[in-house]
Amino acid sequence: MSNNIESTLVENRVFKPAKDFAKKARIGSMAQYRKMWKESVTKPEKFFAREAADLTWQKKWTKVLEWKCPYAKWFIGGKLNVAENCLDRHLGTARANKAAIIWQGEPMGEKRTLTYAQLHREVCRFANVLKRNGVKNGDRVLIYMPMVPEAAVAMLACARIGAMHSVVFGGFSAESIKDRVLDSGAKIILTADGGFRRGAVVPLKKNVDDALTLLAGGGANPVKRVIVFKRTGQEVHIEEGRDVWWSRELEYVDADCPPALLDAETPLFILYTSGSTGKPKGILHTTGGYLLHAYMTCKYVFDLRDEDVYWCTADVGWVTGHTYMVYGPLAMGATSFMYEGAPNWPENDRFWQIIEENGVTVFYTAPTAIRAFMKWGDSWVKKHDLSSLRLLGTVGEPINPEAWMWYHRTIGGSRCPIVDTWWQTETGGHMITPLPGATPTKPGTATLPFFGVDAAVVDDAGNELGANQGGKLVIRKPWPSMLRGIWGDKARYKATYWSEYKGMYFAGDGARRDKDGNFWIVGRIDDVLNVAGHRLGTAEVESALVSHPSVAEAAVVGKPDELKGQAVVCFVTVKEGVKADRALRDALRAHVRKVIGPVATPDEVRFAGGLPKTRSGKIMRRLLKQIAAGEALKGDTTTLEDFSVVATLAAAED
Ligand code: 7RM
Repeated sequence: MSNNIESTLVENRVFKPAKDFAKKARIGSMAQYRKMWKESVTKPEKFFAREAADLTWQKKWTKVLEWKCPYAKWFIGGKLNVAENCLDRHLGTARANKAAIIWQGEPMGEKRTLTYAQLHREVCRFANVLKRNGVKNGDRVLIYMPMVPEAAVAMLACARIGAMHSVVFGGFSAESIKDRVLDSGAKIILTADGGFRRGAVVPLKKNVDDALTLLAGGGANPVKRVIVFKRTGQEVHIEEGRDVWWSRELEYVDADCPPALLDAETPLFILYTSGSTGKPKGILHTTGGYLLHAYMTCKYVFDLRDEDVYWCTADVGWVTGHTYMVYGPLAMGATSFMYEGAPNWPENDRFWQIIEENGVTVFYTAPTAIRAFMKWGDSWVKKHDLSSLRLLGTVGEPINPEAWMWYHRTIGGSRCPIVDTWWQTETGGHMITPLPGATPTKPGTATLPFFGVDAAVVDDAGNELGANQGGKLVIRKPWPSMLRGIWGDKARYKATYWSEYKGMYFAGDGARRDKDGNFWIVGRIDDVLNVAGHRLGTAEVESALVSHPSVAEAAVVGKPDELKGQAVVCFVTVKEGVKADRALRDALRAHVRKVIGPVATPDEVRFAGGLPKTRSGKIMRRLLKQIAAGEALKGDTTTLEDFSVVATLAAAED
């Protein structure tokens, strides 16, 4: 991020929680935070047993934690149902007729509200649709939906009957759907004809059709049924015997569907995320611990209240949409706002217009969005009354101090605390974050660990580092919502997260702690890119590139980008006789979009005579990063096999 003097000054400013905010907050002082945090890591069983009493259990656990590193089990013997916790338990209270989800479509004027009673009914009915279509406890259900309430209905319906969902982001391609079907073994897909995005229609059903054609071509297609929600009304192909309409299916069922009695360690969902090698990993989360952490972080970090209108702008296809649009807020009985489309449709002030119109009080978004808003200018914000806001949040990548300050002043009116929340798909929920009524914040730091989180910055040998020394971020104890594994790949789970250091979870991020103990997250230190808050593996993009017939070799690196955080830069060598020209460059961009999806579109494709390799044949990514960023080459190049390729690389331009 920026290293100029201004940002250094900004970084050192401390923002203490306002007195009136602290007075009302659940955690209102650092002393209270410290006391609770200490108990949470020294006596986790006692601490989490007390917190878990807030949830509805069908049967109480007999043991809070069993830890056989790297395998954790929480609330052993306990039985509960996530959908029951998110819905049924609010029905006997004043929340029954309160808005659970307020939704707005991208086309202006489209609005729906589902009360808790209505959402409960929809979930029960759709759970019966799933049962009717043969879905059973333990089955995998692939969800490829636009941002409509039915996406949440589908997830909760799976949870209600003990099926696992695997939500695939609408910005992923047919090939990505195919890979996820094969890996998860999903036998049913829930989708829609399309969704609206920036005034255009995203052809969701068409992508599903293409994925199923690819699967049939490969000879292994576990998908027996596709249920299609009508969102846009566009014409779609309906395959007789396989595809059915969502609304039609609902005609056959009633709303009677008792929540399944599920063990606390029952798998809840699989969510695919990129790693540094190979294909995306199916991160597995389970019922009790995940729900507790989702609930607790909404309670203590967002400090959600019955009066709040809470808006998380993440797509339901990412973990943030799972934990902080659906499970956490609904478990709290809060009102969760959901918006279908782009922030700049029809104009750049759509978000501010939504906040004003709906009286949004708590707003959670990503630094990449904040930087875009900054660029569009303050006048879009000034057109609207944002005085309803009381708390702001950010997630997805490190936030640069300038963006933090702009968010604080221009959106938060210098009145709202900001919670900069560091966490991952694997962690299930917030790990390092301020508590808004207690933690003094500084622009750019995610501050301190949440309850139960024993985070540290260590050197390569695993020793904890002192103040302001850069190292690797690790977690030294199990926490309730930690991933329970990688679907179908036990060895990879251990190798990826628990092999760098003995007995510690390795997050893949670099960080340092300042003298007050605040964590400053630097970003990924492995080959994972963070493009506009979306996680992408360089290996994924590389394998997409080399699957093109003209490409011999490819190496992909990130380059600093003012708006997106990182841009995708591809170095490509072509096969004998292939002309490396503009047409091929465009073809490769389109190819990556087709293989992975629009989220992975390369920003630059640079043709090179060769890639810099060590004598053992490893691509020297460090050099490529420097070249991509236009920096002078520094560091050791003595292991480089052939220095002359560096000259061809530096000359290669997009
Ligand atoms: C929630 C989510 C995880 C990676 C993580 C970091 C980066 C996320 C922050 C952050 C600095 C933050 N899940 N990251 N939040 N870096 N400050 N507040 O983003 O699995 O998609 O990505 O995102 O590098 O490892 S994720």
